[in-house]
Amino acid sequence: MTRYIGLLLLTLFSLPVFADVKWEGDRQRWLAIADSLKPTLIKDTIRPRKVVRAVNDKAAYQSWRYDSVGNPDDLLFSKSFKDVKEITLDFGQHMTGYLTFRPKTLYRCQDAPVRIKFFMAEFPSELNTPLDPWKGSLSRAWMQDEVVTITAMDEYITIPRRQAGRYLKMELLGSSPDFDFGVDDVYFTAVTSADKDNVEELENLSPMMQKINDTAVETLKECMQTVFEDGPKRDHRLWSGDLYLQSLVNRHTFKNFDLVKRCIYLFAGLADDDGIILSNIFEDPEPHPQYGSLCLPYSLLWNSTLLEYLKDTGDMETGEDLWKVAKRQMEEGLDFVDANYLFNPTAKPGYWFFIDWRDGLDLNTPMQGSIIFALDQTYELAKLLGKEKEVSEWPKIADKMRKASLRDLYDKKKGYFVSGPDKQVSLLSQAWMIKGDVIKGKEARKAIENAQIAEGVVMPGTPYGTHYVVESMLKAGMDKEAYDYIEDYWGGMVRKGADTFWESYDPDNDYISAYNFHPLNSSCHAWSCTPVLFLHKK
Ligand code: RAM
Repeated sequence: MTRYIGLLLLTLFSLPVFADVKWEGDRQRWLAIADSLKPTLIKDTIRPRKVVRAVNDKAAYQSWRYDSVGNPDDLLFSKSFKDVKEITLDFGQHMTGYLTFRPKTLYRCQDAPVRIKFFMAEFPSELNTPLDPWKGSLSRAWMQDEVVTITAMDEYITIPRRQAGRYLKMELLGSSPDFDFGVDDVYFTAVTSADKDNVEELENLSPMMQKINDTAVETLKECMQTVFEDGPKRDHRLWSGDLYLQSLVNRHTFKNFDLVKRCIYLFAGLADDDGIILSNIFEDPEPHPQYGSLCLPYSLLWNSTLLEYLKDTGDMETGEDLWKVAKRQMEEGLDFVDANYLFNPTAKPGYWFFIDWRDGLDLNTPMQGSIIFALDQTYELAKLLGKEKEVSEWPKIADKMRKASLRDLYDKKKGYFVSGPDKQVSLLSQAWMIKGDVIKGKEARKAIENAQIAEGVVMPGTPYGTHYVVESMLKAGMDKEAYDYIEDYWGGMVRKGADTFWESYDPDNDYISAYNFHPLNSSCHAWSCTPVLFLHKK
């Protein structure tokens, strides 16, 4: 009988709710609020510090490192560029912004165009791995090699494309025999909406943890532009899952809550016709979503971002304004819960489920946790706004999902959760079950420990997934292990030369890439900035 009522309730909650989306009239107002919060960017001029030479070194990250060979004044600015021909400059730090240079006539006058290739890169192998024939699964045009044809000398030229990186390779592609020229200045105008003055220093950290914290803060700073971008080299856009983690770190660092509000409103104003928050948004020429990109865990995390924003700011007006959007996301999420209170990935067409980029990761159990967590969080949001009567069934559904998880996804003998038809063991299954409070305390600890030593355990392949694993370890009371993991994982990137934290990282495979070609990886990726959060909680 109880089961029958459960099924009935679930069916009611699963009814298509398209007709309920009544906020068409709000869209323009929401986008106007977002627009009014667009920040003015802070600018900084940075000049190259060194001239460097690439060294192929098997011990270096992705087999390439740079050695200093001198300074730009001696080796570039005072020379004929026809003699220099090719040079690599190191700016000494990761930068996001615009490159400017000045070609200068040295002998006679320009009688033909000059052509120079400017190739900006975040990490050494990006400049030293042949790009063509192109193997990447995303566009070749993400690579930052720009050919400039110069028709007028002795004036500053700025490359219009916004770029991100630390190293710049300049290569002469064409010049005239009848005149000579040099490049007597190169600088970068770095931009960010992050105000470093708001960042409070952490005390009593070990030198490595301090370095990890600083690198993470730098990573977030670089990604804070007119929205919270995922990565300033690639993809230059606002993703909901990334925003959730960025907003949590922003709380402890730059405290730019207006930027969080702007991003929350952009997502709401650009939800699809059924009211679903799309996974990502572009700003230019006008804000628009990636149409049709329905990523359930990311729509649900938008609710968490809203909840955390309300906790940070007490801005209940925004909460009131957007409650119906949050409710709609949760209703959609419940459509993916079957009669047995388990996640069903095929419940609706057109969706993808992102938990981590690790190849072969089974998503069933992590997604079960993601929906339970969203139920808890959205209910908390409802309570904060005095709306809990509207959704009084949600805590019951969450509990039924917890019971179903223990019944069908938990291997009692082994003491860990498994996922999918092949009963895959992954750390991310444990992490999301713990995030959804399916198990707690000692049992949670055991699940992580047992999974860690299970044969063939699937590890996360990105700092995004690793974030949730560390968070679950802390929740399970494994403080020492969690901080050791941070030191080992994020510290591993520092030891391999990171100025900012990377999109993908596997301590055992420097060439890991979600796009079939490691130079395409973003090496300043916002979702990797979360050690700050854990270090603040310490
Ligand atoms: C990539 C980006 C982004 C992430 C999505 C799922 O394209 O790295 O950060 O959120 O994947």
